[in-house]
Amino acid sequence: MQFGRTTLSKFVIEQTRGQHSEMGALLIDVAAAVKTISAMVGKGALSGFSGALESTNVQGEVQKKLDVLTNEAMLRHCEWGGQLAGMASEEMDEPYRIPEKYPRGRYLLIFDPLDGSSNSDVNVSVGTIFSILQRDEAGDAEAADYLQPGHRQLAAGYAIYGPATMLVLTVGTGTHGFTLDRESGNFQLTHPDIKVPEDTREFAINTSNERFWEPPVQRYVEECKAGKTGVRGADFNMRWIASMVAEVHRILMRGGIFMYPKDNKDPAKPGRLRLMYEANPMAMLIAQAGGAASTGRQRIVDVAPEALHQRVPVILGSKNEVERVERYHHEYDTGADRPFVSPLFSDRSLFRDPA
Ligand code: AFP
Repeated sequence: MQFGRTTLSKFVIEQTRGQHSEMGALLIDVAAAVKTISAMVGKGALSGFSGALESTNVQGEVQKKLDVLTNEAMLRHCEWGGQLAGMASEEMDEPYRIPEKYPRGRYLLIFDPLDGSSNSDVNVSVGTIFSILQRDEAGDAEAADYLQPGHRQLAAGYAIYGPATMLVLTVGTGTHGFTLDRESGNFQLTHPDIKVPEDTREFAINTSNERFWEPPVQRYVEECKAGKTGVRGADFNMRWIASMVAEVHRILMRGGIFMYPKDNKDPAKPGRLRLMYEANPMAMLIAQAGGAASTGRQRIVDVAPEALHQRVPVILGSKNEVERVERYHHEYDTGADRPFVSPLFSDRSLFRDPA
């Protein structure tokens, strides 16, 4: 037992005192949900919760039992306190209405209850991602209330269920990491004011999609792979866990760049990741830690959402690398990255065959 450490409850009460004290109470409920989920996920195959269901979610993805149970855990822990106008989740087609028996508040809680759930059967880290927005006044949220750009988030965070369970949180005053002490049941502040290094030599992307990427992303990855022999003049490492929470956590701890860019695999989908409950909260956490998060063409948090479950390209992490990828997009869009062709040898060349 470690006395004197700051617990998550103490931290959020202090940080949200005054105008957003009700949000502080909500965050404590989110932490309670996360502890329940941590216990569920931590049992592994012993829980009897592994495996898929017959159902699919709104994305058309097969739901796992754990997707549904963790969604329930978030709803039950957070619906009662009177802080919420409504909740929305990856696992529900429509926003969740707060039951009549509970009071309504003005906050909106949007979450992915178990991101990376296809990894849970192979005992790889998974996580819960959440974002908090607000509407003008207390009452039942309308669908349109949720469609706010990420720069209006009041708080964002994720829990990572790995060898240790951690909760990483921002309420707009930096990004802070708390580790679950399984003996006391408290989240303790272990990583105050996390900073993402501005430079990195580590990139994360699913290269099996390479042929579907746009040229600026192909260019960036090609240059990283060329290492010392290429224009970057340095060797890079590649990582891919296929669990966004684990990738973002690594980047917060030691830097790096994570990309799930736009591709043309399925023209109906401008990316794989979801704006409201994956990209926006991660973008806020990364920005509060001094990193950057972009679609390649604009800040993620400036994307105006049109639908709750919309997808978005994601490029986030160490600032200088994200800015480089943005520059490559700009050069591609403006034609500035085309190889230089001397006018002496082009169509209008002096040496052109006049015939
Ligand atoms: P699941 O929650 O279905 O496992 O998806 C995880 C995820 O949304 C994100 O956490 C990963 O970065 C990404 O998908 C992995 O995608 P690939 O399967 O294309 O590698």
